[in-house]
Amino acid sequence: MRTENLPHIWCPGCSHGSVMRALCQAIENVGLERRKTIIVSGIGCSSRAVGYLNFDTIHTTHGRALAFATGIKMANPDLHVIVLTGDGDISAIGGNHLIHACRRNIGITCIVLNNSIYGMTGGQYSPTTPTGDLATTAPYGNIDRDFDIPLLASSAGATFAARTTAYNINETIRTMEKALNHNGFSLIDVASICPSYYGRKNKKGDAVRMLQWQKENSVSVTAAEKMSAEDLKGKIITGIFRDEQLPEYTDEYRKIIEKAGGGK
Ligand SMILES: Cc1ncc(C[n+]2csc(CCOP(=O)(O)OP(=O)(O)O)c2C)c(N)n1
Ligand code: SF4
Repeated sequence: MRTENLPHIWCPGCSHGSVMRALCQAIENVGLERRKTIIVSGIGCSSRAVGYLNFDTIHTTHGRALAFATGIKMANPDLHVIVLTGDGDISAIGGNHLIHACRRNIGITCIVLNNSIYGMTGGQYSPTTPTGDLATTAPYGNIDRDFDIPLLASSAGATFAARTTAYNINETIRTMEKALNHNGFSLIDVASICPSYYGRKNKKGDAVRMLQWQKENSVSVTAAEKMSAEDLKGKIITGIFRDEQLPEYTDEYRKIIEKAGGGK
């Protein structure tokens, strides 16, 4: 931690800090070398996490974390490149970068702190705000249909796609460890809470109540397979949706460099 940058900016009860802490634990458990690990973020409350982490970090521009991360990984494939981002950052303004990073299967681990709202700018709806929910820009209810980010990522080509919750931090750490060990594009959508905007607008109660709700409404992928679409409405499906080994982009690019004469 860069303790000199504390206190952090997050509201009381925001789950971004717990997820950031889970990432630190997973990095330590996997044994990633600090000098070889770089953490990249876009813009948002979630993206502010990189400022508190004592690694080589880059706080980039809104929606562009994956573009910067791709450049870093291409320039030095031996680095562990991690992206920390929010649902707005990655699936609205950054949506195009997301699908192409997935399609390339580039070796980046992307952690989405998905609180279903634009927290930093005052609670506008995002592509993951559930249909019908309230936001400052949807005072009568959101009519957009929401993205399922792990499903979107795996359909676009990500070879590791999972969802966990801020409530179940042990599962989040275990899943992060798997994602960090994966050779290819790995994405974890962490269902997070924003008590200040999403929670208050939608009368979800305080942070404790919001985490309790996550506990009571999480269903594992295996249990979900036996449930009807009706029963799954409003539930958070957690677990690993895809874990497959396919050629990683910078490995393939290295072969192209060799074919082309390898800088001789
Ligand atoms: C190009 C550009 N457009 C818009 C903004 C304003 N902006 C800053 S953060 C943000 C949304 C962040 O939402 P999310 O990624 O979900 O993160 P959260 O704050 O909820 O953690 C927006 C729209 C910006 N900084 N730059
Ligand atoms: S506005 Fe929401 S996302 Fe931002 S720090 Fe506060 S609780 Fe967290």
